[in-house]
Amino acid sequence: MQVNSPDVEYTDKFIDANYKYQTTNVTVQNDGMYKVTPKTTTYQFRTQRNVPKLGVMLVGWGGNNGTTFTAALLANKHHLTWNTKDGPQNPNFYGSITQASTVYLGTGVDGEVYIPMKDILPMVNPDDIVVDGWDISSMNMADAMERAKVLDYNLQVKLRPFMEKLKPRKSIYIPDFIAANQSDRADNILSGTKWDQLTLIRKDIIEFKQTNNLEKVIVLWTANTERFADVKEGINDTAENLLNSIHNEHSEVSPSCLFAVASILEEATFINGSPQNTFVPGVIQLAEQKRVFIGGDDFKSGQTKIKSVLVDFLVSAGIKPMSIVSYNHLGNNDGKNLSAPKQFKSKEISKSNVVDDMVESNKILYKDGEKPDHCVVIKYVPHVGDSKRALDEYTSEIMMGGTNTISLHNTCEDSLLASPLILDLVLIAELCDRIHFKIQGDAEYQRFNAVLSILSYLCKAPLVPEGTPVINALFRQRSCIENIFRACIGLPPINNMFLEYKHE
Ligand code: NAI
Ligand code: DG6
Repeated sequence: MQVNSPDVEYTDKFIDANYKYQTTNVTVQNDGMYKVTPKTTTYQFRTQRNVPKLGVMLVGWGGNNGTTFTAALLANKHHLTWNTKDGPQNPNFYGSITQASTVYLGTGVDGEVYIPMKDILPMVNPDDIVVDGWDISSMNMADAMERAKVLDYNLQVKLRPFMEKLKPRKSIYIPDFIAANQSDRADNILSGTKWDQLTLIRKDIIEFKQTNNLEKVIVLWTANTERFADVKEGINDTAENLLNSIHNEHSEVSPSCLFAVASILEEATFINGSPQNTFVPGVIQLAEQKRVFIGGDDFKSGQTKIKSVLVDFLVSAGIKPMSIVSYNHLGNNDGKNLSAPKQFKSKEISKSNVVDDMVESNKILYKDGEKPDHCVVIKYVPHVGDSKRALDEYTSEIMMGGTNTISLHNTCEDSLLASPLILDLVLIAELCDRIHFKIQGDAEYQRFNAVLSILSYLCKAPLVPEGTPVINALFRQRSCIENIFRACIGLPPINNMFLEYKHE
């Protein structure tokens, strides 16, 4: 695909595009009138065309997501097919927006033209990703895949020769941060002080990069949900204080925080797939200082994705959600860990704040500070394994005091929804590292802010740079990705107006 425009130039190294970014400034005058001023800013985008050799290191590699993600990469790469009771099955990346979704490109003679999202800009091919990682459990990846009980047995048999060679590296285990019920799998742990362990994780990243001749490494936390760490002045509020606290063995420095710091110091993008507050202010400041990307928090896989569509629909339809009750039960190790109150609390917070922007957008329905009741329940039921049940009830007020109740029941393998998100997170984060832009006339190109908010679509509790609006509505988040990619090739945002078809 190549764009034919005087504003776009393809060289061996780069795609250069001029792009008119249109925004609207609004001020409120003394008489309450809105003064609205359209503004156009010309940007120059420069995207590096060569994709690097990419390595991904997963923290929690031996867990359900870690094993399923690795298995999916290997099955796709080696074209493994397997038999199920319904017949032969081929591998795919369903659930990944980059690999299995398309984007509208424009209109051709036969109507609308859609292309795979992965073809808009040069992206790393998943077949070329080298995977490694850490786990507090020493089980090799074949046995860990069996323990996870996610994939069909026949696929597991085909994957075993590839997976059994892979063994997680020793990790940082601080029992205070995850549920006590996890202690029986913690047989692969680093010793030494927090600073020693940080240094060892940094060495792992360096060794992985060198051994595999990698140009870039991304580290992603898909380990157990931790409790929230206390954010305290002098402890983790600045980069300097945080590094001192690691030196001083402070109890509020969590394993995920140590991994984030190690990654940032090794210039490896760090993504948090779990809900805890890994990104304390000191981590964010360190990432900004070192200009290393961070992104998170908490994969947005099923129930929350639906929530961020449904509430957007209701509120934008002028219907007023009054109560949202979300119930889950699941029987995998994630569910076991979340059965402990402090770890559940982290997940409850992340699952509860996902409708705020939609509610706040409609002052006709909601007065200042008013919110729907929002209740989140998670129960551990071992028998159902990775097959999570999610039940939701949305009760809304409709015209003339009427009531509209929507009830949903969703059953699916949790890790088969989360693993494609891991792929998208690393591929999009990697691509962002090759995009530079400047306002026309500026001398220097710049990178995206270290806090990579473009990943919001994939996260329940999007981390955004300070002062940036948090967008939870799913299709707004998706159009952010699509339209930024289009900007990189000099195409206007998708406006869905189709004026060309509205003439007489
Ligand atoms: P899991 O419990 O199967 O895997 C977590 C792995 O992390 C385990 O193998 C455990 O031994 C390991 N671990 C724990 N602490 C560690 C540490 N400090 N260092 C290295 N390894 C450590 O859980 P699963 O299902 O893979 O989920 C992983 C995380 O992703 C959880 O926090 C979960 O809440 C989050 N998540 C999962 C979603 C899903 O749909 N599966 C969606 C959203 C978030
Ligand atoms: C129980 O809620 C387990 C959790 O890890 C969730 O499965 C996970 O956070 C996915 O949540 P959601 O709301 O995106 O389906």
